[in-house]
Amino acid sequence: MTPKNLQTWIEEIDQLCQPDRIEFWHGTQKEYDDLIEEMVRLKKAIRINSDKRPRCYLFRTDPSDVARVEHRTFISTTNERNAGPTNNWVPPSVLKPRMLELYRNSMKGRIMYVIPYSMGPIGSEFSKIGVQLTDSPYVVLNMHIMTRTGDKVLKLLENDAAFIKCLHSIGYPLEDGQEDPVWPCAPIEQKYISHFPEDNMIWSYGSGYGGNALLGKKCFALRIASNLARHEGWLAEHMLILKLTSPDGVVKYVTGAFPSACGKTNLAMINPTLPGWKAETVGDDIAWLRFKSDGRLYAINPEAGFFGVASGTSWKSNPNAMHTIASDTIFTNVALTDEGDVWWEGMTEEPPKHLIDWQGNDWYPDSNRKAAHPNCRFTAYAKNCPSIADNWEDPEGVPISAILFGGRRPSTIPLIHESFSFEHGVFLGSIMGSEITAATISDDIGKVRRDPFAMLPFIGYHISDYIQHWLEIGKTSKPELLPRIYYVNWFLKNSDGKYVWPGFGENIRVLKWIFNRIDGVREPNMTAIGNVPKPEDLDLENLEISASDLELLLEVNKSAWQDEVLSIRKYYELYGRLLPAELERQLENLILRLQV
Ligand code: OXD
Ligand code: MN
Repeated sequence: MTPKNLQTWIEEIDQLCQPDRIEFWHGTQKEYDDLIEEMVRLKKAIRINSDKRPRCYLFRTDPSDVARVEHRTFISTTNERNAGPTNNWVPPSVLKPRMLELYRNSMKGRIMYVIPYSMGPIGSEFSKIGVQLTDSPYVVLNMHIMTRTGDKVLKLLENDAAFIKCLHSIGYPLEDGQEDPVWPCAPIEQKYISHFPEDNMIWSYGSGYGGNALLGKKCFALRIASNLARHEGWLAEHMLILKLTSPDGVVKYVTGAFPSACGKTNLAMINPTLPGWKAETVGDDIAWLRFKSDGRLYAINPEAGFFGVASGTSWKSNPNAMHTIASDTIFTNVALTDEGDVWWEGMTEEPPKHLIDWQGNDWYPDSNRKAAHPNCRFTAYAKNCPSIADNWEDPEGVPISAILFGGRRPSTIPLIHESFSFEHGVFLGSIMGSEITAATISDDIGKVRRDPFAMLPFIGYHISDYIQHWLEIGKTSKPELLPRIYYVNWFLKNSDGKYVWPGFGENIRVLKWIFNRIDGVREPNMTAIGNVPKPEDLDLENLEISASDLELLLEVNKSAWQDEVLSIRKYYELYGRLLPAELERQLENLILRLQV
């Protein structure tokens, strides 16, 4: 039985969007298999050679629909103040009528699917329910992997329980007899990814891709959830969750927030190089965190799958991801080999002699363009990851001992430093970011793009309120029970322009130091910016690293930090009068410490 509140909403959207028919998604494997086969029959998906990769499929999108569209993403609150300076804002009174016009008849000629889904393990007190209405079969298939869907979720909505209303249309109605393109979507100026936190509602129009369309992910689990978390006293964060076991069997959990292109998925699936250490994956992208009655902060991964960037993923960089995508995976915008398998830049050292590129054209190594789109993706079940922790779906969550922040900084930030306090840790979260490189077309090469908490595009409200919320949350438990906060930087370069830290599986050496710090086993070097390891406390056994590189890794260069302070000051202007006083205090203290 469909709950009444859901039924009423479905009828309203049916009237508005005029789909040919409505189908409920029950969440079975058979539905998934039938729908994906239908996509193959309609030539909207390509079956990957099943001798190479069983039950895997390739989708190719329209070249205009390949990534999240941040400039078309809106936080629609009555007052502009509540969206803050980091979000695009249009008031609901303007945005709703504009979008209703677009939605009118937008599903003509299509099926509207009703997908009840849970973010978080079904029945966990952490979990939240959404229902997505969509006219995109690709979205249905991806939501089936990325979230827990179907009847078991619908059951939780009995008695008209509340849910997040997620409306999605690709914005490409079909007239009778009109041919359907392989990847229908609306032009960019008609794409809208809109969030209405006052109504707990998401309206997405015009795009079928990733975070624009799989509404459980960034839209719900970060932007809307960050609003819920603020009011309900928890945290919705863009963080991986990692389970670490030391050689003597002690288990600790850490979360980590990193801007894109900093190896977050690689760290979530790390293969430690130090003997006896074990690392297991709990989550690769999003963590929902809340304090429990024992005063500790617990995390769940609200997702059930990985929507990972395929580019750069290889047996060398991330063998666990390669195993995960060996079967039962949807690939988007990757290249196709002559054997009918997938390929992307970075998967092998040498590219194949011939490929079909992500747009369906012949490609040769001298073609002078990428064979796969740089943002090509795999959608795979978390349960298929060999490093997944056996308790990754624990409805109680896992207790977090440390939070890592990071960024891509060729200079200034040492390999690892520990905050002096939770508040100092929040300051570190606020200033994290990556240096702008030649990979981005920009006049700002060499400057730092700040991405606080790796949440810049995902905080669903005013950034000052978000920082203040972090500070308040820290006051709800005893300081000794709070997770320790660390800032890591795997990307330091020496004067030859070479990376000095090997990264990947070797990052366990840094995690080991953190492990020991939490247990109070090692005294650090106290510096102006935070606690840094003494060189002898970093386990460098069997690692070739020169004395000068080691010095660079652990160095706090005061003059570079004087410049950093100026850059932070400039960045804080964004907050205007609403800069949280604690951030100002932390910056002042840093300035004073640098003078000593
Ligand atoms: C993602 C992102 O897709 O952060 O996870 O963009
Ligand atoms: Mn992400």
